[in-house]
Parts: sequence; C-alpha cells; structure tokens
Amino acid sequence: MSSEQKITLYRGPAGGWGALSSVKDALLHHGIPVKGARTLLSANQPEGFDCPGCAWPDRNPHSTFEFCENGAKAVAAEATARRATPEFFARHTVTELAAQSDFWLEEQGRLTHPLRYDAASDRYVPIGWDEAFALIARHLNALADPDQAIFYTSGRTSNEAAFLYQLFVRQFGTNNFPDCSNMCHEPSGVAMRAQLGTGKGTVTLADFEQADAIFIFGQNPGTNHPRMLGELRAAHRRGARIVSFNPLRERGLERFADPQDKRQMATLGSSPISTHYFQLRVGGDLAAVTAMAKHVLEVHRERGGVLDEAFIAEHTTGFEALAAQLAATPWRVLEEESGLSEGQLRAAGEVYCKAERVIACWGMGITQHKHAVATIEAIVNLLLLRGNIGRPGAGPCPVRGHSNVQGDRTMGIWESPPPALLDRLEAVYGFAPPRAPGVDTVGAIHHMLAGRGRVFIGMGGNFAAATPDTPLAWKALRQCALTVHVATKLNRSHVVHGREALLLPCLGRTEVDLQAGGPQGVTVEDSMSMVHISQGINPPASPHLLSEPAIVARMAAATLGARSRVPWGWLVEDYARIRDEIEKVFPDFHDFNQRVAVPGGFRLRNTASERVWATPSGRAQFAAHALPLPTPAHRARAQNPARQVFTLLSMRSHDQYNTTIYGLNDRYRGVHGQRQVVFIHAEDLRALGLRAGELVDIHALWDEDGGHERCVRGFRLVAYDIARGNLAAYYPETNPLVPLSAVADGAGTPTCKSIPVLLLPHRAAGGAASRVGA
Ligand SMILES: Nc1nc2c(c(=O)[nH]1)N[C@H]1C(S)=C(S)[C@@H](COP(=O)(O)OP(=O)(O)OC[C@H]3O[C@@H](n4cnc5c(=O)[nH]c(N)nc54)[C@H](O)[C@@H]3O)O[C@H]1N2
Ligand SMILES: Nc1nc2c(c(=O)[nH]1)N[C@H]1C(S)=C(S)[C@@H](COP(=O)(O)OP(=O)(O)OC[C@H]3O[C@@H](n4cnc5c(=O)[nH]c(N)nc54)[C@H](O)[C@@H]3O)O[C@H]1N2
Ligand SMILES: [Mo]
Repeated sequence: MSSEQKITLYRGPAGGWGALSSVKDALLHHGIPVKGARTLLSANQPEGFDCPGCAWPDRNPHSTFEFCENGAKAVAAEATARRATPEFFARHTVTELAAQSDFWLEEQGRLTHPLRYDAASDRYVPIGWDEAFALIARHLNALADPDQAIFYTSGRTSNEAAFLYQLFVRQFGTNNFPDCSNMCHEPSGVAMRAQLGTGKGTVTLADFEQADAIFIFGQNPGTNHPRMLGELRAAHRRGARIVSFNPLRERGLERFADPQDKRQMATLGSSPISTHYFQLRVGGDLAAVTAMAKHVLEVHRERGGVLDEAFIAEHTTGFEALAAQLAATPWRVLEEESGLSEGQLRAAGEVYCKAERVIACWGMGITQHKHAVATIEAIVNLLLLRGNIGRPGAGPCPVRGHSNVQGDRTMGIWESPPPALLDRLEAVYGFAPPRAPGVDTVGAIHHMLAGRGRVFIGMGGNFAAATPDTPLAWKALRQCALTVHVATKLNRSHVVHGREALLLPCLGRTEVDLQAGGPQGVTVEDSMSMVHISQGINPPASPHLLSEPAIVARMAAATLGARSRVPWGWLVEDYARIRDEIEKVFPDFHDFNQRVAVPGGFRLRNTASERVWATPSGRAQFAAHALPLPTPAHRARAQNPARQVFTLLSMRSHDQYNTTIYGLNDRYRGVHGQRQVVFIHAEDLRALGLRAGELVDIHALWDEDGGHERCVRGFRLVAYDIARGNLAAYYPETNPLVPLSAVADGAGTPTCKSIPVLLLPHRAAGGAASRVGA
C-alpha cells in the first residue's frame, strides 16, 4: 500500500483492475498467503462464513463467488497474520498507545490474550478468563442499581451471541442497550414502524430484477456495498432508471467495471450506473422528495391515472392531510431547501410517475440529519402514492451497514424493547424483565458524564471513536469504574478506558468455533431479512480466544450465579440449543434449526411486504409535516451573516471500515496517502481566496450548549465536484465537530451529515486564527 500523499482526479470506473490490485495489496499487507484465496472464496458461501463487510444480501448462495473488493479487505483485516501479543503490550504503556493513530492501533493485528489494565505500570497485562469474569461480576454486583451499567453492541455480533447478551442483561436488570444502530439506521426503523408497522425494508433481490426505477438517496454503494453495484448494473442493462441523489459525484454511482466480467476487464470497459444524478444540497432530501410528491399530485390532477387510488383508499390513512401540506408548500421553498431547480425536481418526479415499479434505497446521507425521520417518512409517502409497497419490484430499501445489525435488533438489542418481547422473556424464563427504557448511544454518554453510568461493556465496536463530540465521549468513558471490550483488534476504545479495564479477545467470523458439541456455526440476518448460517474455516488467531456466545455465557453465569436458571454453559456447548431458545421467544423463528440448515437460509416474515399493516389503524400511514424550518444550518447562517457558513458531512473513504482504517487512500475520490482532507467546490475555494492543497481548521457552529468550542485542525483542501456551500470530510476524524446535543428528532441519531462549520486558515492548536470569509 503506497503511502505517497497526492491528489489526482480518478477517471476510471468503480471496480475494475483497481479493485483487484487493491485486494492483492491487502492480502500481501496482512501476510495472507495462498490460504487467503481459500478464505476469500469461502465468504458468503453455504459452507463458509458470512462476509463481515456489509449487510447487503448474497445473490446466489449455491454457485458463484461474488467478488467484492471491500468485502475482501474486511476479510483480510480479520484473517491477518499480525498479532498484538502480551509482549507487544509489555513494550508500550497505554499512554504511548493512546498517542498513536487509529490506523496504527488496528495495524498491530489480532488480540491474542485476555488483558487487564494495570494502573501501576500503565500497561495491559494478561489475566485468566475466570479472573476476568469474576472481576466483571464483582463490579456489576456492587452497583447500587443495574441501570448504572451500560451494554453496547456493534452490529457484527451474531444472533446467538446477541440473544444470550440481551437475556443476560435483562435478567441482570437493565435495558441499557446502546448500539451502533442508534448512530446508523435508527431513524429508518422509527419512521417505517410508525408508517408501515415494520422497521425493516420490504424488498428482496428478486425485486431488484423487476424494478423499473431505483432511487438511491444518500448512499455510496461503490465503497460501502460494492455487491449492490452488480444489481444496479443489471437493472440499468434492462432499461431501468437509476436516479441518484447525492451532493457529491460518487464514482460508484456513475460507472462500474465488474471484476468478474472477463470481457469488460479485458477491454477496460465499464457500465453506466445512474441514468439521473441530482447533486442536491446536504440535508436537502426532505425538500427534494416533498417536491417529487407534489409533482405526482399535480400531474395526477392534470392527466389522471398517476396516483394508485385504489391502494390509497384500501390500504392507507392520512392522504388528505399530505395532499393539503404538499399544496401549501411553495416550489420556491422546495428549490431553496433542496438546492435543485423546479425543472430538476419535476424531472425526478416524472421518472417516478412513469415507472410502474419503484424501489427507494437510502443510507447514512439520509439518516444522520436532524430531520432524518421526516425525510424517511417523505420517502415512504412517495412510495405509497403509487402503491409501491407490497408488490413485486417495489418497496423501501434502507441499506444497512454492519453485517448483522438488523439481526441484533431482531434479537432484542434495543434500549426501548417492545412490551411483547419482554412478555415473552417473562413467560419463557420466569423472571420480571425491566420495563423502563434504557439509554441509547448518545444517552449513554450523558449517563456516564452525569456519573450515573459506571460500568461500560462493549460487545465489539469502537465506542470512543464512533460516537460524536469526541472529547466528551472520552471523558465519559474515563469516568467509569470499569470498561470492558470484547474485540478482535486493538482500537481507540481500548486506550480510552475506565479506572479498571478489560480487553477480551474473541473469535472472528472467519474462524473455526469449536465447542464441546463440535464446530459451531452462528446465524446472521442481512438487510433483506434473510437469515442464514455462518461457519468459520480458519484456525483461531490464538488458542486463548473465546467465542462471543461463550464470553456472554460465562459473564452471565459469573454475574447472575444462582439468580439465573438459564443453563448458560450447556447452551454454548451446541449453538443449536441457543437457536431453540430463540425460537421459544420469537415465533417468527419457528423450526429455526431446520430452516437455517438449508443453503441460503430463510426469509423472516415481513408484514408490510404482504400489505398487512401492523399499525394502530391497521393501515399504512401517510405522514404530513411542513418543512422544518429553520434548520441548524439556517440558524448558523443567520447568526454569522458576514461569514461563509458551510454544511459539513462526514463519510467513509474507500479504505476503511467505520473506525477501522485499512489504508490512507480513497481511490475513487482521488485521495492518496492521507485522510486529513476536506472536499470543497472549486468556486467556493475561489470565493474564500484559498487554494487547493492549503491547510485549514474546521470550526463547528453550534448555539445550543453555550458556545463550547469544537474544532479540528490541519485539513488539506481538495477541490471536488460537490454541491456549493457544502463540505465533506472523513469520519472518525471529524467526530469532534459533531455536538452531542445535535441528534435526529425522534431517533437520537447524531447528525453526522450536517454540521454547520466555518473554515479558518490553519493555526497550530491554541494559536489565534483569523476567520476566512469574514
Ligand atoms: N467498505 C466499507 N463498507 C461499509 C462500511 C465501511 O465503513 N466501509 N460501513 C458499513 C456501515 S456501518 C454503514 S452504516 C454503511 C454506510 O454506507 P453509506 O450510507 O454509503 O455511508 P457514508 O460513507 O457515510 O456516506 C453516504 C453517502 O451519503 C452522501 N450524503 C451525505 N450527506 C447527504 C445528504 O444530505 N443527502 C444525500 N442525498 N446524500 C448525502 C455522501 O456523499 C455519501 O456518498 O456501509 C457499511 N459498509
Ligand atoms: N461522524 C460520523 N460518525 C459515525 C458515522 C458517520 O458516518 N460519521 N457512522 C456511524 C455508524 S453508521 C456506525 S454503524 C458506527 C460504527 O460504530 P461501531 O460499530 O462501534 O464501530 P466499528 O468501527 O465498526 O468497530 C470496529 C471494531 O470492532 C471490533 N470487531 C471487529 N470484528 C469483531 C467481531 O467479530 N467481534 C467483536 N466482538 N469485535 C469485533 C474490532 O476491535 C474493531 O476495532 O459509527 C457511527 N459514527
Ligand atoms: Mo452503520
């Protein structure tokens, strides 16, 4: 992996030879020899493991291997030959480790031994597993109230581990289950549950074969869900319209060369993806989708036959209120807020009207805004207008992130569990689960800062790096009496620790999980509700690793002791027993072991896809609201009239998995050897009197917490094709700019995609900076 710093315009397609060579580099880098090929070929195969890359479903579990560059990099990162051993930890104090970059920390390789923080030497030192569980039990049982403990989950955790985890924690007595979903697709669940009676998308891959139009809002599949490009390419080839809404030009939404297409690879050919590309303003989707719906109603009035009136009458409520609200919203406001012209908005609306079957996909560009829930409601409204839910080729498709984030929620990793779940737990296990809601991710930070959260346990993930308002999040973790991380690799959260701290290394997806009952498989649920088995093939990274289900079971047994009648140890001897327990609690998992034994697994029931609406009214709900004005960006502009206020979005590069940085390149955006960059429109650069390549500091403008200063320094300006007035930079480097109090209304998701900011010339920390654009 070259580390030379440069910025070059990328002219090739997504995929192609660049993808192959990047995978080769990753394998070499991780010291993965020929075995690596076997490891890669086992990803998403019936006898193999579920790719830890993303939650996009597998096309054909029976035959082909689907090549995916970033899936391969995720696998290589886990299957790496590098090891962070006790000798490594003996060589470095935790203070030294904390001074290293996120990239460097992960680079040290797989954790090999359970470790305890030793304050006297400021080092992580080995500890026995029994001792580690006893320490956790001592801390948990010493708490005055179970709500003083916080149990975080990242979305790689299997169904089996997640089920045991929520059972343990609820029996312990709290619903404090913050998870990565709170920072991710929470608003999708909130909006769709209220409107459709299910928090999950309704479409399957078969629907992608039939859609006439696919709308993609705020998602970058070329990097984050590369296998989705195969579906989009096929759809484009059969003449479907593909309409992208994104403030940035993303190469993966423009052109794709499938590395498995021999002809295309030989001729350096590629396929177009989007038929329409709308570079709207950051956060402008609510206005854009509202405009499309307004267009639908207007053309229906003119030429008729556009609305699905029978569907609306039979299946929905709230149409009149929506129609009134759309009529009352002027085009001028929709143009201003979306940053698109009436002509563009009507053109998008026209594609929608002309398509018989429509799928709407969305990602973090939609969910990480103050008005995320309202925006998703507007997308669902749009689909409902023409009956585009619950029939072939049509429906909502929130594209999930982590490979089992959807399954973890299904299993009950949820700070506001539905009463029906608690009733089932009570009936099956005979204890009274806590009924009060717990804290979500942002709530957990407040809880710790207030001294009410005292023990933090992380089932995977990287809480310290993934969460907003970094200095506050770190302060919160450091105030804890105990922090515990179940992890595969060293990360920021392990060096930002409580007074006592444990690091518990676990098996990864790719590894053989041997229990008393033989090698075990776990199950996961993808973004389209397919549940299937995942079985590792590699030898464990170290003989001292435990599986996540085993860690949870032993933590539960040590903590609950005679208080629990659950046979924790017996359950983990054979995970089929855990699946039997899952079946007892969740009726949708009937005959779980039989159904998951079939290659490809089975699909969970999705009521909305059958046009059964599990809402209070028994119908699908249109949601009508006026555009929420003023937004935080408006306020920041009004308060700084003489300055150029930008809206900053934070996003992933092509060389990272969330907080795991694989490398310093972002090939499709032309960035090499660096991550401290900020993308800006060339005209905005000129207006500021700055040049590409110069360094700037980025200051957040947030008026809700008394002017607390939020700043990141030394970012290189990169001229880019991005809607004017907006900036883009990478996550997690920009997390210090995201205020803890800036969250999605009704969902609590940090607004990582819309931070009002100023750009200032770079000054070393502490130096006085004159304001640019003042
Ligand atoms: N290789 C790889 N794969 C991943 C991940 C990874 O880090 N690396 N992460 C996984 C996870 S957990 C998740 S949630 C997904 C994330 O996948 P995505 O949802 O694609 O996430 P992001 O990279 O954050 O960026 C989303 C896109 O939104 C656009 N955008 C930003 N603001 C707006 C807006 O206001 N409106 C519109 N229309 N667009 C906007 C950005 O320009 C960018 O193209 O990917 C998953 N898969
Ligand atoms: N500014 C900004 N912030 C964001 C986002 C953004 O777009 N912008 N995106 C948000 C989103 S969508 C998400 S999902 C969150 C992600 O938040 P998290 O899910 O908390 O973070 P990850 O970076 O995915 O976690 C990586 C770590 O997980 C551990 N790990 C990997 N595999 C396994 C495993 O199999 N088992 C266990 N136990 N541990 C494992 C490794 O130690 C690794 O260091 O970040 C959010 N934060
Ligand atoms: Mo995510």
